[in-house]
Amino acid sequence: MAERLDVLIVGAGFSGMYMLMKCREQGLKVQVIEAGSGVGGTWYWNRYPGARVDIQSLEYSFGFDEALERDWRWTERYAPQPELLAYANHVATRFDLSRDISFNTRVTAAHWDAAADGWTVTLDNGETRAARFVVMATGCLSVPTDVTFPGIDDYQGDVYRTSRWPHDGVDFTGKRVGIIGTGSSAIQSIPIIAAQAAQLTVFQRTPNYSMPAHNGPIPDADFQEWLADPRAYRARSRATVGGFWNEAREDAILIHTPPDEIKAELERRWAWGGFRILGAFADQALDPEANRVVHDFVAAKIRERVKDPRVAELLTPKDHPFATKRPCVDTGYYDTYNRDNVELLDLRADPLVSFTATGIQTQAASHDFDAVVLATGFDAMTGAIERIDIRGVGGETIKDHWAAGPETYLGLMVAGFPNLFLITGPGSPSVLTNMIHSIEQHVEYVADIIAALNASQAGRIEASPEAEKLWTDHCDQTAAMTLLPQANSWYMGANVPGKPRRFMAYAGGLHHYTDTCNAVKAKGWEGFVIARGDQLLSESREFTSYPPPPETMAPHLVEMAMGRVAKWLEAHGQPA
Ligand code: FAD
Ligand code: N01
Repeated sequence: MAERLDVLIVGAGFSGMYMLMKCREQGLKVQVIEAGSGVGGTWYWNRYPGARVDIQSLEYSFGFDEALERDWRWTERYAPQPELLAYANHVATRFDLSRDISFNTRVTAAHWDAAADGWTVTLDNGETRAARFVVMATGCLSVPTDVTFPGIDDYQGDVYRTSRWPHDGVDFTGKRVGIIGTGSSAIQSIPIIAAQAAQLTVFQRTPNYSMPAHNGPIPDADFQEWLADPRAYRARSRATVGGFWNEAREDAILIHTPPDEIKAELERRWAWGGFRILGAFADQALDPEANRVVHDFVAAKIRERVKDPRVAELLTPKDHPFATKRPCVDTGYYDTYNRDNVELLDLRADPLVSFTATGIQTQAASHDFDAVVLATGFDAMTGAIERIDIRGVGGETIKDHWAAGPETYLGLMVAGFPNLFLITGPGSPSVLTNMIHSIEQHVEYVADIIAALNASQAGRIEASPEAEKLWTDHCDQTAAMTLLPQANSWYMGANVPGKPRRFMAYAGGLHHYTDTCNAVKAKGWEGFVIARGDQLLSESREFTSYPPPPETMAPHLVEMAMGRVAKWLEAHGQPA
């Protein structure tokens, strides 16, 4: 076996790349293992037409190095995938990262070796590596779901998955194309494919809410504001719920606002575009009545854009409140349905039966295609971690530990799995935020933990089961306060048959979460057990660093949120 590493990092997306840099700063012996042939993770794999960010690029980019920020110029408000991949490659070259990355290599197993206070990691090329720490930078949305369809192997046309798109691109000119799915990936690719193909048929099971990006060059005023003080710009984003600036009005209550003012505010935000609408009113994510008003506003926008009222109706979400799935940000999505070469099929009314040699058979008709695109989503948050055979203390697997849904301490560590860190793991704000800011916060925190352990010559750190339980309950209850668990979303694990239902991200906001992590550290790593061999160095089994109660929240919202928590406690067999 090769020389023991201090840190083995799995994944070379933005998380793994930054983790590598932070480890090097401490002079650690570190190696990254990456399944793909290059860096960039999400932006390496998802090369489908129209792929781009839903957070503005001035915010969705690394903020740890002002020289890097100033040297890179984004061309659009929402950068497209090729530019994001070029950015990842630029970072890798600038910081000479690739010499410590093994590409085209997959981690298949990681077993805790108690005698060595470290991990034995197995790779798909048959090699093993010993490492004191393992960092799972494996991505929240990196493993496509195993969705398949009867007869798909008999289909003689081409099948493409958005998340595994050919590197040379695909030319649909003159082709009849079908696309399954209407999540973010489909909503971004549909307008581009429709403009190229002879005919596009969209198979929709559930409509989603989508807001216009109004993409284009970065408005000069925004760029000048950023240029004046990038540090202040970043600090402003990081101090928000979602890690991006959306002018959130924490004291604006929709149901206390006159209708004309509501409309004016929503119109202003719709015209601005993207996620700005999420910050309009404090009650829209909590109160069904307020949420309904925003839903009605978006439904009217869909009717305005889509000429055929039947199609507009089909495109209007009905089964989940607004923004309880990650909302989509589009360029020309609804207008695409006004094209003569685009057809929307409703799989609820006419279910998909099977693929055939020439296309897709639904209950009512058969549809012939030259190519079919699967935009069917990801086994989110836990998928990449559970696909590795991770065995902790006593040989327990992480999959077994998470049999009832993922349980972590701060989304960072799992009890019984010492020295194993998760970047943006379940139980952290992760996918509810601008992920780059969540990644930076996690990577810097993990680097701090490793530095503290080394300074005290400790061998290992582990989340205590007690703290893990307290944090997981806190996550569940925080989600229960909101409308978020009401959607059958991938946040809930609802898109993967048999996956346990649990709201997997921390809904308390990136700002409160960061403060909580800092308080845990200030209390000498509250909730963690630190040891060297048989020697216990420090032990905390508590978690007392809860975020502050939302004092600015209107009384009726507190009542509503607390009512939902009481119900949650009742359902989980605990006294309210
Ligand atoms: P990833 O980028 O997913 O990288 C993980 C890497 O780990 C991958 O390269 C994978 O190959 C590797 N890996 C996994 N398992 C193994 C293994 N066993 N062995 C070896 N290697 C392994 N977030 C936002 O905040 N804003 C956005 O606009 C946005 N847009 C998105 C668009 C798409 C199409 C998708 C899918 C996600 C988007 N996200 C967005 C979320 C996005 O995943 C994060 O922003 C971010 O890129 C995640 O970086 P990461 O390094 O943590 O994970
Ligand atoms: O995946 P999804 P995605 N038969 O799960 C349908 C990020 N992202 O790749 O809802 C028929 O959202 C499924 O239908 P239903 C972002 O966080 C960001 O689009 O299960 N249909 C749904 O319509 C996003 O949320 C961007 O009824 C089937 C679709 O497939 C996340 O990644 C861009 C089916 C899957 O939608 C995931 O987005 C892309 C079946 N058997 C991704 N199985 C940005 O804009 C599934 N579906 C930045």
